[in-house]
Amino acid sequence: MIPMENFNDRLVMHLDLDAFFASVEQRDQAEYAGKPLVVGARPGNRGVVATCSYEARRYGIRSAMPISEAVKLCPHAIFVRPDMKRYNKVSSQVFEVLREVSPVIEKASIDEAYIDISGLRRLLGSPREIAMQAKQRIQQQLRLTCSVGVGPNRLIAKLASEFRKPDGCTVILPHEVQRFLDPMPIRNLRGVGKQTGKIFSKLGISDVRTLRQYSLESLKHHFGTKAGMSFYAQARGQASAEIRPASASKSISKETTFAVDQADIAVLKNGLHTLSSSVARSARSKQLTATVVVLKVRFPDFETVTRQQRLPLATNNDREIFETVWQLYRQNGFEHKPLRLIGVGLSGLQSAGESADLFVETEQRIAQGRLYHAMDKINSKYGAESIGFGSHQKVSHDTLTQTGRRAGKRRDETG
Ligand code: TTP
Ligand code: MG
Repeated sequence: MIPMENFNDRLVMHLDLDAFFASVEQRDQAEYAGKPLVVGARPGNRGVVATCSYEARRYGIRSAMPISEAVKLCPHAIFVRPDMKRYNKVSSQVFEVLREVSPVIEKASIDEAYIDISGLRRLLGSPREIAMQAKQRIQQQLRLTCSVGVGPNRLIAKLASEFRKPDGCTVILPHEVQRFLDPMPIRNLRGVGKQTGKIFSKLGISDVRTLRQYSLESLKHHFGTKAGMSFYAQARGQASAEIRPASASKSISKETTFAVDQADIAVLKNGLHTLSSSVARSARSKQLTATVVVLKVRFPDFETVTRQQRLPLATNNDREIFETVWQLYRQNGFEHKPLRLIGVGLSGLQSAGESADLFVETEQRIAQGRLYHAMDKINSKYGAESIGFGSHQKVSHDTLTQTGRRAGKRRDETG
């Protein structure tokens, strides 16, 4: 009998967007859709391909290839320069969507995440259903495809997501690991570079099945202790299943650009209040607290300055953040100066549950924390800013130019 999946198994999901930069370009420029598209250096210049659409990959174009070679392979491809600002923004949106699936997310790169799904099965269904949900959410909310892999650890999850691309979904349960790995080419393993690749071919090892016939001692002998141990473990599908969510975000920030430069202190105060609530809510949704609050302002001549304040206690509390930002605004002589943009940021982030500050938390802070939790629940159900604290009026929308849209809602954000 085939062993069935066990609810107590540790399961990791790895998700990677397909042809990320190129897909964003194809999504946003209708005329690029379905065509070979290369994002990277300008043809005729030195420099390389950052990535290319799957249509361009059919011609043999690949990331890191000199752009001149890409032109030779497919002269009629569309060549565009990267727009990192836009890709970073889409990347944050992807991670926001993924947080709807699980709070335990590790950002591995701009388009890649590890997610612990062990605890989600009773709630969301089988590993395949969870993986499909993540894919569907990204497809529906952001119109992008990704490939997802699920496995008992990081290595298997990553190999599984690479297994079928684009738009793939591969689930490898613990009893399937060896069967999945054995036929795999050695080059798919982590840490196989030019040098190690040469040793593998000299030894006649081209797949994992063959690698598995070598003892630990002999692998250490050929590759050195560290690499030898790593290849020995990888051949058996042994790897860490630990997800490190703290690295998911190093900072959180939101900003607002005004349609006309603003010097009105009431408008600026309300704007900073709204932005403070917004970053606070974002930190709470990621179960993070911050030890540093940042105020950013841009003057009409585009000069941009930031001022920051370290806090005695980590917080994700609207009022504490706003009070710090307001103090920074006043202390730094920004009052009465016309501003083009204001922003509020949080850094020095730490996991809310692990905060050492819990030991010095006062009754009042704990009560406030509960109140915010309740408010966030209402706001997430009925729309952001359904309720908040009474002291701030909402900034009238016609004074703001807002960037970023999701689910038909307008929102300010850069973070
Ligand atoms: P990848 O996930 O490696 O590549 P990809 O998303 O373009 O394609 P796929 O995952 O479907 O194979 O990298 C993510 C982005 O990082 C990619 O869109 C562009 C950028 N990148 C570079 O700029 N240079 C590189 O050499 C690589 C590999 C990626
Ligand atoms: Mg990718």
